[in-house]
Amino acid sequence: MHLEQRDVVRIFPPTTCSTMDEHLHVNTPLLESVAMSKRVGTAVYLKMENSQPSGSFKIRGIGHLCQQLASTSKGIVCSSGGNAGMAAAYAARKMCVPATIVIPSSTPHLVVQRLRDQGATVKIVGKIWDDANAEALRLAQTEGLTYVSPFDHPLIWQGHSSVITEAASSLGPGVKPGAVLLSVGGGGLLCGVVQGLKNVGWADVPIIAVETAGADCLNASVKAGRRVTLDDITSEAKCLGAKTVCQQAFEYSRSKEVTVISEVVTDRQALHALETFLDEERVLVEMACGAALAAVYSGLVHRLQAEGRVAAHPGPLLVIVCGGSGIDLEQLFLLKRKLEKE
Ligand code: PLV
Repeated sequence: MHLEQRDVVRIFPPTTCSTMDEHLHVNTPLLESVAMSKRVGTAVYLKMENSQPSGSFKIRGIGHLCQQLASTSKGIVCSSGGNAGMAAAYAARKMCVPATIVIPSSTPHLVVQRLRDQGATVKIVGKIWDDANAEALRLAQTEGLTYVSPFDHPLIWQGHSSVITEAASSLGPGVKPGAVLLSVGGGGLLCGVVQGLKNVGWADVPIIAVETAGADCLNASVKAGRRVTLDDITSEAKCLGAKTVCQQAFEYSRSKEVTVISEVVTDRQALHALETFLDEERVLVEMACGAALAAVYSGLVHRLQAEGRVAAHPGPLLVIVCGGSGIDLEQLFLLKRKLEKE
C-alpha cells in the first residue's frame, strides 16, 4: 500500500515531548574531502550539516532558541526562505508546540510539502523573505505567537556556535583550521561561527563569507561601509535572500577581533558547485550552500591564497556544508534550464 506523505506525521508523532536537556541537533560528521583537497592544495574538511534532521545547520540555533523561548508558548511563527522554517517546524514538532511557517512565493514548492510533513501550517506571503517576515511579525503580534527569526537572535548564534566546538573536537588538539568557509544570508551562521571560533580560542582564523550576486547584502554593506538594504533579491539562492544583513554580522565584518573576508560568486558558479559536489561527494545541497562550495570550485580560495589573504599552506580548510531542503532533481533541472539560458 502506498503511504501518503502527509500521513507520516500523524502515524509517527513524537512519543514524548522534547525537554530542554537534550539538543535537537545531531553531532554531524567531519569528513576529509580528497577531491577538494587536491583542488585547494591543502586538506579540506567538510562539516556535513546537510545531515542534520532538518536538512541544514539551522536546527542548531533555532532548536536552541525554541527550547529557551517556546517551551510554554501557544505556538511559534517563523519567517523563512525555507531552511529556518524546516528547523523551526522540526523543533516545534519535537516540543509538541504548533508551528506556523511563513515563506515567500520564491521558495521552491517542494519545501511546502516538506514543511507540512513536519506538521507545520504553511503561509505563502509576498515575493521575497522580507515580505514573509513582515507577515510573521504581524502574526506574532495579533495571535500572541512566539516569533522566531531565521538568523537574528543571540540564542540562534549561541546555538550555531556548536558547529565550531564540534569541529574542534573532531579535529583534535593541535589541529587548527587555516580558514573557515561558509555562506551568508542574513548573517546568523556567520555570527555563530565567530562566537564558536572565540569559544575555542581560534579568533585569529579567517572566515571566508560567501554570498551570491543578487543576494549580497553583507558584501554591499562592507563596500559601502554601512549597513545597506538591497533593492531586490535577484539571485536564485533564495535562502541567502535577506535584503539586509543583521547588525551583529555587519559589526563582526568590521571588527578587529576577527577576520571576515566577504566574497561574492555568481549563481552559475553556485550551481556548478552544487553539481560538482553531487558528482564528487555524492551529496545534493541547495544553491545557498553551493555559494560557499563555489569558493573552492571556482578558484576563489586559490585567489585569496595568491593575494596572501589566506595563507597558502595553513591548517586545513574547514567548509561548513550548510545543506538545505529546497532542492531535488526536478529543482536542479529547473535551475539548470533557467541559469543556462542567461
Ligand atoms: N536561510 C534562511 C534565511 O533565508 C532561511 O530562512 O532558511 N545556507 C542555507 C542552506 C540557508 O538556508 C541559509 C539561511 C544560509 C546558508 C545562510 O544563513 P544565515 O541566514 O544565517 O546567514 C532568507
